[in-house]
Amino acid sequence: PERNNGSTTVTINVLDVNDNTPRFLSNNGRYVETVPEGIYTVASSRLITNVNPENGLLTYSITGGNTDSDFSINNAFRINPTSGEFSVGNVGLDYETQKVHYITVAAIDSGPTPRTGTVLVTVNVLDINDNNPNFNPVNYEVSIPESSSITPIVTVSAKDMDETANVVYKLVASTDSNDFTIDGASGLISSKVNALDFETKPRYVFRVTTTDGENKNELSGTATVTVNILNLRAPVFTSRNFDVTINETQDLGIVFIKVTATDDDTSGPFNQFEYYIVGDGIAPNYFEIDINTGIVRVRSSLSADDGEEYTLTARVIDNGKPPKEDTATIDITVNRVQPPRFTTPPGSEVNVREDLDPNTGIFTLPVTTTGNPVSFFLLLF
Ligand SMILES: [Ca+2]
Ligand SMILES: [Ca+2]
Ligand SMILES: [Ca+2]
Ligand SMILES: [Ca+2]
Repeated sequence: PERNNGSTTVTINVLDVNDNTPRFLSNNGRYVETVPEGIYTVASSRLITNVNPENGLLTYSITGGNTDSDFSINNAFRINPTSGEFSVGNVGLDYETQKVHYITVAAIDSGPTPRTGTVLVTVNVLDINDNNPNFNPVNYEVSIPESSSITPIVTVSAKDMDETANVVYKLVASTDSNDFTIDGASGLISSKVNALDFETKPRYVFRVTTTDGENKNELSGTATVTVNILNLRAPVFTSRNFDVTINETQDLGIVFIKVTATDDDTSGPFNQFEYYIVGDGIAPNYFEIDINTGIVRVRSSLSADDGEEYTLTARVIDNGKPPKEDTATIDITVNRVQPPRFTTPPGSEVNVREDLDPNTGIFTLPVTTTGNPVSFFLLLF
């Protein structure tokens, strides 16, 4: 058989197929980082390294998770596209806003058909003491009666957003705060024994602070407490209604009724009060009340009017700030003067014995009057 020898050259062009996806150098496909809150520089960043640079340069990018849960912190992290250096962004982290971030980092190779590898970076944020123990509210104002015993006044409250906070309340030392104590844990402020005496001091203003119990970088907040010792009780008339009857001829300036009130406050000026007449109609034209005693008098002759009933509204007001008060009515009935009238019928006859001694009474003539003195005269015909 004829042998034919020949040769051919077969050139096999091996196309470089990009069949290796960049893989991150991590234990099980993820990174876990722990970073304190606040702003950190690149020096505190971590480098994410790829293990398979086969297809040339890699380009890194963040593809997920780079906003916080309510989008108040966008781009919390950044990555250097060429070095893969992963770091906290300019905004920094805030433990109180978001405690854990889940970031997806991608690496894209430079193959003809680029392949992308991804990795999940879990960033746990560490709490630091960056919040003051702030009072809410920052002003407390209470009004209390005076008291000689220990009296709870008000509970102040501060909030510290830090997880490590241990809020402790303290009074800022001053003349005013010296009459009070505070429970460091609860914020309850109480008066000391014999502290709340209006005559000594009707109003206290003092400050309260908190500390957050941190050894380093201790932060504090301040509130103001105002304590007013106040008028608690109104004066009260001893009756809702006072009734009195007087004669038209009642002399001016003579006492005909005295109204009274009491005030159960334990000290002046809150238990001191004054009387006034504030109504009704024309009645105050004829009557007046003594501001201190409640004595009522006629101030203008009742003969100028023909009223038979007058109603006054009396008012009692204490010296508190603000004052408290009460009212009562005084009903005054006026007896108008009537001519005296004999009740014995005219033309009545009387039999008289002839032997009566001189100056012996014979009969009595009854007369109705309005209470005024009556004089009798014999008219001889
Ligand atoms: Ca914070
Ligand atoms: Ca914090
Ligand atoms: Ca704090
Ligand atoms: Ca009072």
